[in-house]
Amino acid sequence: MGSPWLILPTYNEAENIERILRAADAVLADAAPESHRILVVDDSSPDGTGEIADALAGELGTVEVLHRTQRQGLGPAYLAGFAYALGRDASHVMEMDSDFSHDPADLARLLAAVREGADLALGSRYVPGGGVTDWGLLRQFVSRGGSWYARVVLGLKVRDLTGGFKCFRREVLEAIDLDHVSAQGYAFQVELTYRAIQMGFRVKEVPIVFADRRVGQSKMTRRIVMEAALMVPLLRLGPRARRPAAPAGGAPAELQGKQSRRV
Ligand SMILES: Nc1nc2c(ncn2[C@@H]2O[C@H](COP(=O)(O)OP(=O)(O)OP(=O)(O)O)[C@@H](O)[C@H]2O)c(=O)[nH]1
Ligand SMILES: [Mg+2]
Repeated sequence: MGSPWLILPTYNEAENIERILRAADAVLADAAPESHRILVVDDSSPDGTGEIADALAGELGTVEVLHRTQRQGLGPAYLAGFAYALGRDASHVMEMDSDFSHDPADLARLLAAVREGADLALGSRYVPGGGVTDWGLLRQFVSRGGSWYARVVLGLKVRDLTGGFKCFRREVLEAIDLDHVSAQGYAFQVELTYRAIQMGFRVKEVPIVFADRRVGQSKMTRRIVMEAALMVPLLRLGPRARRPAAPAGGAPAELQGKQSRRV
């Protein structure tokens, strides 16, 4: 059976961590009444986020904290979290930002999409019903432009490739060669989705509304944007990954809303 695991990466989220943990815990208790786990992956935040998370772990019983000694970026934090969850009883592994840009209530919809047949559900701003609030024109342009660029270069149909609100079926992460996922920022999100589609897993976009963080500081840097710009063509040029065996239940297809197609 196994449990859904939510991985929450944090760096200086002291103002958000308690509220986000309580909110996510309540949603998952409802969506997965049998059991769920939440793993905070903190890179020794100087603002004490890790200690606050430890206190919550003691109180809630569903929360664990992985303390890493160095700040290494979002990608490595997620990879450490995936390894931790896969080494335990994860049936599903979810990603979410810890700054309330992603609404914890949507965790239930992502999990439902996978339970209903997708292998990977993506919280998507750029499908009907999805959107972004509070963003200035420049930020919208960078985000939409980034997804468009990755979509064209990689030849995918997915509308929102750079988002970090996802639910993977365990088997997807087991099949992807995580040791060779090297990207750190947005490119990390693009890379995981690309590899899943390459391997024939079914990807479904679930509309979400993304809100700008209210408190705490953004960690987006020019370097992260540049990394994505360079990594995307490299992914395209890289070796084509293949899945060892076909999934149960027929040919794999990439689901795009109601449409589906063979990839
Ligand atoms: N463990 C860890 N978490 C990180 C690191 N960088 C960012 N995060 C977390 O990853 C999530 C997304 O980072 P944000 O700072 O919100 O970056 P962003 O969403 O690209 O930028 P904004 O839209 O401006 O918020 C947040 O929960 C961060 O705390 C890191 O190096 N290590
Ligand atoms: Mg954010």
